[in-house]
Amino acid sequence: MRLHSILLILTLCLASCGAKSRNNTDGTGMSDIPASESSSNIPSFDADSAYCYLAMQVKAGPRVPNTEAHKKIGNYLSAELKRHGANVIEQAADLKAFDGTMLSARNIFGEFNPDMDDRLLLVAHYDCRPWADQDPDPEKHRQPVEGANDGASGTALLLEIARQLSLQNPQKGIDILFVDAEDWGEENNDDSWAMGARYFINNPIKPGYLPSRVIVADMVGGKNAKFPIEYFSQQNSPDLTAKIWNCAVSAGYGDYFPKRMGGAITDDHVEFIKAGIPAIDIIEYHEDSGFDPDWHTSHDTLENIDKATLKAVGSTLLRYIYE
Ligand code: AHN
Ligand code: ZN
Repeated sequence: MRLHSILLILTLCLASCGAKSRNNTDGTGMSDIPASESSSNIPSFDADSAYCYLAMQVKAGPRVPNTEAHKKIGNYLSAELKRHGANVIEQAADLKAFDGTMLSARNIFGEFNPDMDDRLLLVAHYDCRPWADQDPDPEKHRQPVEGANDGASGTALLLEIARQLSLQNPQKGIDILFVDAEDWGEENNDDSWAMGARYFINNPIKPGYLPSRVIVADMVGGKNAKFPIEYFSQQNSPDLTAKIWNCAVSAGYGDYFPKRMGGAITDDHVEFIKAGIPAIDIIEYHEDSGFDPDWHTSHDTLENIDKATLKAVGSTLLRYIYE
């Protein structure tokens, strides 16, 4: 083999994330895994794998609806969920944004243990905001964000959870939704955000689909992140909120999840709450400054990601799933 082809193969290997996964080809979502493997052992969240999933999204370019990077990453998410044994259903929709732009949107849904009635739905948006309009430099306001934290982090975290589900079946009904068109919104217009989630609620992915509870992960990879309790989560879903914040403590990450009130945030979870489904948002928030300081700026980049934050949130969710 010539040197350049060896190098190419090496590069391709390095470029692929989450290398190990239990293959499942029957489309039933892990039903081939013996029950004895479903112990009470809680798997360890692999933050390096999650970081790899995060970096590959960022390297594709901003995943703004109607762009090649958006389409390419959508295809990747779908393929990766399938590789981890999920039964995948895609939902394409043309959605009209507040500014009149038609967004060619796609929600990507994967179910694990689809025969089980009780469904926990994990949600992250994978689209990027087309404008860095919070940047201190007005010149940057018309360029898209890279979305390392805002978009890629929650998506990467759920991909790593999907990989863990393939390695050890929790024997629970779990769905993962990569939701589109969250971030093409405008200030003081609540209905302009979370368009993909609203479409998902109004157009059941399968007849009668109704999750019993929903957890949204948004901006879960920032440096110095804190996740105080989001207001709508606490008001509408106090039991689920208490469980998750307690799981953070028992997983050893109570410092990241202070048990005090954070902001009241219009995000994907609110669409589920409006439909009467208990839903919470795990989202970075600071009492003094609000969101992550890099939020909707040109600084939402890989350099401002901290694997330790991914580890804290991922371990908390794995504890909730496997406990
Ligand atoms: C509002 O700014 C009203 N909601 C923010 C939700 C969001 C945007 N999450 C990520 N990007
Ligand atoms: Zn955003």
